[in-house]
Amino acid sequence: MSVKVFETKEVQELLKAAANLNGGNGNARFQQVVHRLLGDLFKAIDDLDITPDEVWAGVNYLNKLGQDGEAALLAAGLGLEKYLDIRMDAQDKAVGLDGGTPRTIEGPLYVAGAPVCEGLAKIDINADADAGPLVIHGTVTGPDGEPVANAVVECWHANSKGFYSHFDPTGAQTDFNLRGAVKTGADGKYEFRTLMPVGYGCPPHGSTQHLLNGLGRHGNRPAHVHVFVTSDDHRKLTTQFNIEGDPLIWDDFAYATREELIPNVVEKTGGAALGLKDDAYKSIEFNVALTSLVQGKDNQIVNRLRAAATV
Ligand code: MBD
Ligand code: FE
Repeated sequence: MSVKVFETKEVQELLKAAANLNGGNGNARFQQVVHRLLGDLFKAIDDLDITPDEVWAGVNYLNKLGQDGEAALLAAGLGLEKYLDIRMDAQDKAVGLDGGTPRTIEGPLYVAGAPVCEGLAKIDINADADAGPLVIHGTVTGPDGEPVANAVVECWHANSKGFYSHFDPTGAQTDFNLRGAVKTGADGKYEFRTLMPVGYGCPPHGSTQHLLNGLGRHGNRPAHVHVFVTSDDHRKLTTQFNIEGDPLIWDDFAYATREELIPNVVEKTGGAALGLKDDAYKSIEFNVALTSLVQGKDNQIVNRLRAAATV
C-alpha cells in the first residue's frame, strides 16, 4: 500500500538528525550534501513505494560493488562522470572560455608515474601477437595557436584484449605497458609508438555489469586512447580519442565519445625503419589545443583516488 510519510515532521527531524544538520560539530558542507542526498533517497522511496526488499537489495549491492572495487567504473557507466564533464563545459562557456580540445572523461584506469621521455616514447613493452603497430603523434598548441614547449602528454590505452596494464586480470602485462609520458620540445610535438587497442568491456561477473544487465545495457567501450596534457601555463586537459571505424563509437557505455575526438586512422608503410614490429602500420594525428589559466589558476584540476606505480 502506498503511503506518504516524507513530509511529516518525524521524517524531516530524522533527516536533520541523521545529517547532524544543526549539531555544531562536523563539516557543514558534508552535512549539507548528506542531508540532501539522504532526503532525495527517502523521497524516492516514498514516491516510488520502494519496498524494504528492494532497499536491502540496494544496500547489499553497495557492499558487493565495494568488494569488487568497481565504484568508479559504475560512475562511468551511469553517466555520472559524463555529467561532471557537461557541468565543466557549461562552466567554461559561462566564463567565455571556448576553443581548445574538448575534454572527455578520465575513467578509472589511469596509473600515475610513467617515466617522462623527450618528444617520443615507445610504450609497447610486452609483445601482443594480435595487435598491429600504431603511431600516435601531434602538436600541442596554446590559445594563440603557437606550439607549447615543455607540455607533458600522457597516454594510456588497452591491449588487443581490451585490458589495461595494472588492471589486467590475465597478468599478461607489466607495469606501464601501453602507458607513457612525453615532454614536448620547442616545436610542441609528441609521438607515441605503440600497438592498436581494442575496446574495453566491464568484467562480465562484476557488480557494474550486473547492474547494466538489469537495465538491459551492455558494458562495452569502443577502442580509445586516453590523454592527459599538462603545462605550467595552461589548464590541464583530460581527454580521449576513439579509433575511427569502431562500431561502438556512438554506443559507448561510458558516454565519452565526442565528434571532435575521432581522428582519422591513416595506413602507412616504413614501420621497419621506425623499429615497429611490422612495416605496415597505422598512424593517428591527434593535435591538442590547450586553454588559458583562469585568473592565473587551473580551475579544472580534478582530485580523485588514482593508482600509482614506479619503474
Ligand atoms: C575504460 O577503459 C574506460 O576508459 C572507462 C571510462 C571505463 C572503463 C574502462
Ligand atoms: Fe579506457
